[in-house]
Amino acid sequence: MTDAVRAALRGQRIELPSWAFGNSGTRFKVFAQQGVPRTPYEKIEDAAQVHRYTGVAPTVALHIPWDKVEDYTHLAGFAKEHGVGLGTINANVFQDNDYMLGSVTNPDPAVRRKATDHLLECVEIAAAVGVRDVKLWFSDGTNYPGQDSIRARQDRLAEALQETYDALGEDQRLLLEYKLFEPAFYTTDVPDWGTAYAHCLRLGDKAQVVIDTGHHAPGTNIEFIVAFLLREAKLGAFDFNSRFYADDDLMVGSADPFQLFRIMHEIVLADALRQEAGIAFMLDQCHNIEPKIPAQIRSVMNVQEATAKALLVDHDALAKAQDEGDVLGANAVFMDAYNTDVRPLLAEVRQEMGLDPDPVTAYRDSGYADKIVAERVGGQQAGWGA
Ligand code: PSV
Ligand code: MN
Ligand code: MN
Repeated sequence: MTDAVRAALRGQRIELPSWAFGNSGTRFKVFAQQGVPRTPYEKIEDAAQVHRYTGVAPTVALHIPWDKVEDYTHLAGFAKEHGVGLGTINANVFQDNDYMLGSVTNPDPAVRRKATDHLLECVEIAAAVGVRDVKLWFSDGTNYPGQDSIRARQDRLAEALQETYDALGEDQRLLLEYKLFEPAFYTTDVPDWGTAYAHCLRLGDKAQVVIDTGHHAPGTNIEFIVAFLLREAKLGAFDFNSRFYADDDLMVGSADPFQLFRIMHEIVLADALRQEAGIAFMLDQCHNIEPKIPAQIRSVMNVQEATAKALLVDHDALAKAQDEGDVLGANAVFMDAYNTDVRPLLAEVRQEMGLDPDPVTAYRDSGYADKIVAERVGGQQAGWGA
């Protein structure tokens, strides 16, 4: 049992977002930090530090055009030299004046063309560097009743998704992310998992849903969505983060570690932790007031802790209690696992992997933070204000 748990923890993979290393903030203020990356290359250097001390975060997701470079193959080579690889390519059709009334659902066909061309560019970039996943999130929606046809916008969305899907290579995937609201406040064109699921179902096997844990109405039972999509083989990825209110993008596992445990329990039950199961576990966070590299390290550790607890659930005892209708017994088995202190186990697993058992302290003692403050002047904003 413990050997299997340790092996699963050693084999776990968590993808880092390049944008977590840049300056970020709210719409009220971006607090610039010292030593932040000035280029996509420097974001990769920082991400490599997170992998160096955790050993389970070997890929970096890119956001285009925030991470636009002349030569993506060169960037991929640079990443490799730093012990990491490029991950999911995220499209960005939410930061251009032309997209005020929407990107792929805009009433103007010329704007829709421009947006879809960007999605196709992302598929091309992914193909050029051998990346499997292209992740799409649309800020599209309306603010006022009557502003546009809800139904026509679904048609336009379907058309753009189809064109993008048709451009995918054999081994590529289109990952569709939903979000309840913001920046649109009346309707959002992909507001929930049901909408994302229905579009992905029509598109085919290479289209799957992304669950961003910050994108639901308060109180939504996210593990239900996880269980449902897993059962339908339509769960492609997570964007992990924590929230107290809306899309707060705080460190995963900081607001509600129990929810994260419940989510990871569904993953373990479905045997979907294995990389071959094809679920991409990504972070989508910004660190507005805390230092970014240690925050990413902490986030990876939080996911590991929730995973370790989920792996410790006694499935035989749980199934027995469930079969017998033993409500309290089943809940007790579940809570026993959640209440286990898995930090010593994870420290051992790290040692088995040749790592320092305490990644946060090891990073702090490395002197890297001082080095980047001294070397980098004029770090860039991650790309957006929220
Ligand atoms: C939108 O809120 C989102 O979650 C999407 O994943 C974007 O790509 C990302 O945030 C940008 O931070
Ligand atoms: Mn997201
Ligand atoms: Mn978000």
